[in-house]
Amino acid sequence: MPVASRTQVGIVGAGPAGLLLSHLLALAGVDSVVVENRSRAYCEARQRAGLLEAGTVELLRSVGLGERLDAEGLEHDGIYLQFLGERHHLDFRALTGGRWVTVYAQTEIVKDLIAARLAAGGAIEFSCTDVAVSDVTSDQPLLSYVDSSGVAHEVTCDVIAGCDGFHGVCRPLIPGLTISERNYPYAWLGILANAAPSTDELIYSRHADGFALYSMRSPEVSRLYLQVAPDEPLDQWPDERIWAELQKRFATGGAWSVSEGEITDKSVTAMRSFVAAPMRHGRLFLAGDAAHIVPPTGAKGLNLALSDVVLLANALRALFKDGSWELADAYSGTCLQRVWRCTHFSWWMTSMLHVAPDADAFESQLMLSQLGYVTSSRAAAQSLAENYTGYQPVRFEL
Ligand code: RFL
Ligand code: PHB
Repeated sequence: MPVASRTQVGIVGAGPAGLLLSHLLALAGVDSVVVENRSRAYCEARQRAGLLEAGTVELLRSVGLGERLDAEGLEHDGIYLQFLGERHHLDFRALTGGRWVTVYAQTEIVKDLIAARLAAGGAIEFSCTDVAVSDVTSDQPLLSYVDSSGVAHEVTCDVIAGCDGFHGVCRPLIPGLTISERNYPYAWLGILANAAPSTDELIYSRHADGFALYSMRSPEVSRLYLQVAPDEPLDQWPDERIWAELQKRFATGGAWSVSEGEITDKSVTAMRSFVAAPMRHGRLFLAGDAAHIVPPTGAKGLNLALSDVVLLANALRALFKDGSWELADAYSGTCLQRVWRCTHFSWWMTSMLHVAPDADAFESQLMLSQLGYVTSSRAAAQSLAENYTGYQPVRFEL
């Protein structure tokens, strides 16, 4: 017989979305259980996002998660856009009246969230198998799983939050989903290197041979990406080839170069836009990558996932504290407006900066013209800056 228990919110997935939701619900006095199929060590080490919008930083600070973020996060006032071998600076603070972005890795946010939940006595079950959700159109949906020691559990919930990422089990439970999708004809080869970044801010570079991004994790660690073919075999990319390609795609003709060092992580990520609607069915609510994916060029995925979670936490608080379904009923529509804004921005940045394998000279000239426009028109730069630093940030109602 499975061990039976109950909670208010059953959360599937201990990524940034599921963990933050559990944290915000606890602040609102709402119980939850988080069920994750990977180990804690795996969740804390998965290399992904690095860039937080100003609103995300303000949110994390406002809910007691700012200590290490403020000590170790790197605040950036802008970015560089490079094309035709010339580097141009966009000053976000000046363009947006004070907005910025902060480099603080998703791995660190996940570590901070897990530590905060465990310190507060929160329930997170790692390394589960057979995770399943049922009865989402009843008043008491069920979350079932087998824990890391092989014991089966059935948790009766009031609501289930599907925060289980793109390959999770929750999205397929929504009947009649409308899927909007675009697969891009390129991927990113990402590396992490023990090398002090030779740039103070991120560089997005369009080069005739493809896009490259110079990011970082700390004053000692660089994070760099190269546009490659979607099915690119990693074994074709020995370290020397990666560095040579990076040097070429970031070269400006001067003495400046990318500083090199030991490569500690190497992976290839597909580029995809994906939006599933609606994000709710009965008492099942999707949040984050479970419902939508953006290509990483706009640095939006994590920020978008956390915005969903704030809206969901506000809605569930109203439901459990005041018995009001109003915000819960509006949840999917409210999220999808932001999702589509970010989907457009991410698609636009991606198309402008990458060289599509089938692009002709006409298309390349259009993209170069667009880059020329955003680096010479204040209005165009302002639009990019407003989207990049976070358009209409959401607030958690404490
Ligand atoms: P996650 O992080 O995928 O977490 C989902 C969790 O659910 C678990 N899970 C299950 N658990 C139980 N049962 C099941 N059946 C389960 N199936 C899955 C998974 O193990 C996992 O722990 O989704 P979440 O929480 O929605 O967070 C989304 C973000 O991870 C994602 O959007 C960002 O990483 C995207 N992204 C970036 N976003 C930014 O905002 N800024 C960036 O600079 C940025 N850079 C990036 C990125 C993503 C990248 N990759 C690798 C896709 C750079 C890259 C290269
Ligand atoms: C990262 O640091 O991993 C990063 C930064 C900006 C992006 C994508 C990824 O647009």
